[in-house]
Amino acid sequence: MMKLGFGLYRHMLNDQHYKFAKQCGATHLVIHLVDYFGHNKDSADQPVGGRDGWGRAGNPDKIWSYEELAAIKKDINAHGLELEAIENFDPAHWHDVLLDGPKKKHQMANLKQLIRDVGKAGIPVFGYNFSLAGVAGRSQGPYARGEAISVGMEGSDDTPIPNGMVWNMVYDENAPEGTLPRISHAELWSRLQYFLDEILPVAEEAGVKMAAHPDDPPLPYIRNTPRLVYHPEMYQKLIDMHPSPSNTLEFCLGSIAEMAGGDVYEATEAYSKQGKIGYVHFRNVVGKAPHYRESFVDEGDIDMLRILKILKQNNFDGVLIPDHTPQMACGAPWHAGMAYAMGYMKAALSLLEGPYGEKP
Ligand SMILES: [Mn+2]
Repeated sequence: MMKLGFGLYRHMLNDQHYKFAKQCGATHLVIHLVDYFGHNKDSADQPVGGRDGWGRAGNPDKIWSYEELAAIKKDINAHGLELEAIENFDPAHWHDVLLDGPKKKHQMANLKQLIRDVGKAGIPVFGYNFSLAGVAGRSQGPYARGEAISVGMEGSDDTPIPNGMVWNMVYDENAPEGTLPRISHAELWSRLQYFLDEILPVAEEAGVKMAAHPDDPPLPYIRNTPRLVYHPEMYQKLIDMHPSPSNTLEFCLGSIAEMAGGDVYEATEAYSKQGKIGYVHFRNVVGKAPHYRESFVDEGDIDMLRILKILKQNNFDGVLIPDHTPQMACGAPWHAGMAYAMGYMKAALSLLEGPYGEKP
């Protein structure tokens, strides 16, 4: 049985949002511990960010501890919810793994300790996005149905990334002038190979699945940096370069549908059949990168029920979360958008898994 999950940003890890998720029908949570919002607690929607990025990365010397993880999990469990996954490393903790910099080995050792602690705390999945530019180059506007505010892309951005910034966050405010040098796709894949070879044996032993997000937005280059998974077949390359039960995917339907090549249904079939989907970002989109718009779950290019049917046929029993939704015109734009997506997902799952669903 697939499970209905809900994603919460760091500043939402509180009683009110746990109740909200539960009220939306969620049984599982995916949480972010990176503070994308630069401590601006008014921001509720997904971070968009300009050329200066989302804000400052966290404290490089303060890796999330076992005690911190266990306390969050306990709080979530007390609300009758399961903690399924943590989504994303803080750039402060792995910038030199991404950049092949001098602190790479030290940071890799810290990431391994973090994954051991995630396993010890009983959190089964850790999502990550191996990317230099991260989620960059997008715009925001009244893109969705009824002029709901959403994010999209209106052409690519090739502005080079300043030194001291990676993954759309600033990790060193005192970095020397200049920009990141342009590297090849092969160089980026070899950095990923190092990361997978180091982290996956540790993750296996800890009982944690690492789950890779595809590029958002999926283009060969953004901000003068190569991208990794901007075509669905590149996910296969990632899986094959280090075979392991812990090598899985943070399967973002929106990002996959935005890819200029490939087919979102074929990709869903291929990776769910292999049992390689860690969890699903269940969102919809209109168009393809570099010209697309994030939409309500029921108005985009993807036939979401067809996706659910494929997942069910291949016995996917993991978690689906809405990822992002457009903001609705009311006093609580983010919450309304999320509640709308959750209602749709809950009904779709009931239909598929209940007496009205077709037997596979
Ligand atoms: Mn996503």
